[in-house]
Amino acid sequence: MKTLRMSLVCLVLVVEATTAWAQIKVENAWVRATVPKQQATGAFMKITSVEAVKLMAVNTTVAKTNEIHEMKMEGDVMKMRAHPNGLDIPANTTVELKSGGYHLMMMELELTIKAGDTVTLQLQFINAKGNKQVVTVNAKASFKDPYKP
Ligand SMILES: [Cu+2]
Repeated sequence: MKTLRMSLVCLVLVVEATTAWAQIKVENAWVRATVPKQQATGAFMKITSVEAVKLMAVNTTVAKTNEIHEMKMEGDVMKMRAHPNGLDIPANTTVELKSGGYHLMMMELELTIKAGDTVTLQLQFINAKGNKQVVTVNAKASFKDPYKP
């Protein structure tokens, strides 16, 4: 009986260790495919979290520099700039990263991203308590949004 109780305790610990603190869902992730010598491209997706979190950073194996960007009209000029303080994902609200708005910018590309390739993105989130979580996303490479009919 004692052995059984011990193994139950172990099971609970294992489950806790592998369960992330926030349920973060990333859908419709895609990366704009590139032509040879192109230096930069963007990644787009929909992010939903049960708990309010911030997207702090992104890492990829295809680019040396990866940033969270924001596109905004300034006067009548569309400008793009880094958003270094993180992107707020409010609880249970889907935030869409799309062209013309927020996006992940991959710069200093190490290779050509061909349509049909899969690009792995590691998204780093943080919650209000300072807990960090990395979500790995496999994004489809395409010249246009593959989720739009
Ligand atoms: Cu950008």
